[in-house]
Amino acid sequence: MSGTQMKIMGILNVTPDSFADGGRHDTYEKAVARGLEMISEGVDIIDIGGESTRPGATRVSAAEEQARVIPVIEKLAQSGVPISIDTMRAQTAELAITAGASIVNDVSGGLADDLMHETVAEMGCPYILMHWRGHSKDMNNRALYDDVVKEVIAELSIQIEAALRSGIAKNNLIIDPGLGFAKDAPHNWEILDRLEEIIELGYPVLIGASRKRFLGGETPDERETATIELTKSLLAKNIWGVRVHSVSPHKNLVLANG
Ligand code: PMM
Repeated sequence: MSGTQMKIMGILNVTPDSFADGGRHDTYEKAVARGLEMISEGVDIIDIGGESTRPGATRVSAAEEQARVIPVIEKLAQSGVPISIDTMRAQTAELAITAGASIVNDVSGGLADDLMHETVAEMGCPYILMHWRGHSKDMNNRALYDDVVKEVIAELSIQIEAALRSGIAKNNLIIDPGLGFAKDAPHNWEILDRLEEIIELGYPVLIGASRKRFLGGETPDERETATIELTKSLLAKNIWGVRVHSVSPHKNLVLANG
């Protein structure tokens, strides 16, 4: 991907707690409004998710996840801006692509749903394959590594092989080390320090660090500043994209970088 500009993937979490409000319609309206705002700020991809994957989060049903995201995808797809569906479920991925999304972002890399890889292969769309060791509820207990970078690469490689065996095209794969997923702060920093080793796998690399706890800082504002600093440092590396909450500051960095 060298020579291409780093992509800004804007996070649109369609979860009631993301938009403190009273009901689903209100959540829909606010999510669409936020999506349109991101488009006006120059977002490259809108990443729409209906299930929180924060540490400790419990799962929502497939029906609830789909009721949250599908109407928002249908609406925002009309803009023509590429949409990714952030889901671990093959069925939600399929419905989202039918509704107008064009990329599947699976934080489990295919481990949460046995049908995911073959479903993505059939749809023939790009697939973001993230490093994952288990569901959010207890993933922090799995943050045990001798050499985090080597182990993330080994585990990612197993899922890459599985994805390719299922028929996902090599040039449709994007990989993500999964910062904050079964990783403590020192693990995340070690991965960021040694990103070259992950880039050497030969796939476009997506980084999702936005406002995550390991960045430090007491307030969301402090974490936002740290997020922007990190994006600045990533511009010098050969990163395909960053998954971020705020679009403008990141897009401006990319544009200023030429
Ligand atoms: N992080 C979250 C959700 N989805 N997807 C990818 N590919 N990479 C990530 O790092 C990632 C993700 C959790 O972050 P949020 O709660 O701020 O959305």
